[in-house]
Amino acid sequence: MFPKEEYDSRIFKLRKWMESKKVDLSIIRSGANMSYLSGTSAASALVVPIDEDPFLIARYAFGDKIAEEQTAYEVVTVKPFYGLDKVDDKKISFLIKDEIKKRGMRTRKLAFDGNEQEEEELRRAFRRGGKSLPVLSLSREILRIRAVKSEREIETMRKSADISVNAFYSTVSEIMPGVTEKEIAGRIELEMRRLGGDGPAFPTIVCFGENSFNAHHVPTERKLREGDIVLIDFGSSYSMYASDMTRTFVIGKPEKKLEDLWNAVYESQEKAIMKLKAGVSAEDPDKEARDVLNKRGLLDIFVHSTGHGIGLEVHEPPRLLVGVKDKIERNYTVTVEPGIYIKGWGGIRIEDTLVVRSDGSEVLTRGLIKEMELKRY
Ligand SMILES: [Mn+2]
Repeated sequence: MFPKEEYDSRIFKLRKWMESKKVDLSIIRSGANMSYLSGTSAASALVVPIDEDPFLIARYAFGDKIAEEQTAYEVVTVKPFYGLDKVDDKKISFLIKDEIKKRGMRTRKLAFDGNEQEEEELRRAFRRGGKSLPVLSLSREILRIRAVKSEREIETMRKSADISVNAFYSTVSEIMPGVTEKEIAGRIELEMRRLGGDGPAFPTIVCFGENSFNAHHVPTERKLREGDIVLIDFGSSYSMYASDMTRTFVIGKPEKKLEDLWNAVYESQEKAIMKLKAGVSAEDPDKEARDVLNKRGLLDIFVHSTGHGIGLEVHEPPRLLVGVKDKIERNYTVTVEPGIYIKGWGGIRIEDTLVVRSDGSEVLTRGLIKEMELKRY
């Protein structure tokens, strides 16, 4: 959790958009966006009026206490009435409306962030004499604001990456012939928590040998053998912020084929990272990565984008992919992760999380060894 001024500055950015759209009131229900604007995702909704203090609505015993601990804003606790012969379990949208009405706030035009069902419910709650209110969608706008990270956020993401890197080093001595994918995945996740993280930001991917072909492999009982490729894609969550990194190496001496392919992916990542700086388009690093692989005849086995935004969620806009014209701005945090995949043989992916600066980028997943052969540390 950050000091209140951090959230106030985020709310300020939201309000500038509200002003430009003549929106009286924003209602945020999706977890990551609520958390971004208020510090907590434990409430049911965050209400941001254009000219009054924001407040949260949380359910009694289902998040109200957690929300109070996590946010600097007011938390209104609501409680369905549980009587002997009747339970009055009002939908949250109606409770939001009641609270807004009680405060006498203007609601000529609303903005909303949440899922379709929640939006439908909200429209019903605010219907007046058969007429529904104009409701603008807020989700894209908040994601746009979220893309540019503050220095506090970057520091938190650096810590998240450090925890992951250290979890890797605490596990590396276990990566020995005979160990299973599940054992290594479990150990890394345990270490993340032991080192102060909240746990993995996404289920840890550990692949041995030909399993590395599957970009979203789920760890199995497959035992590690001499000569196997090992691909580990992992990242912890720390203070709600994710990190994401992948390393691929071999146990024993790499064969010539692996050496050539590994070097190609390595160079592809290097070139893409060199392209990354404020002002470029989201497709530029991707084009660079593709160009390297194309020159080696490997373009058709690079079957995903070069990277993605990351922050409160593992996958945030923008995608680094040819055709995506979004401008990359200073303090965007993104992954760069080219990979190639050969069915029946395996895959190689190398990934880091970086922060974009005016003149280049800075690696957040610092200190994580990037070598073809596993050495023990
Ligand atoms: Mn990734």
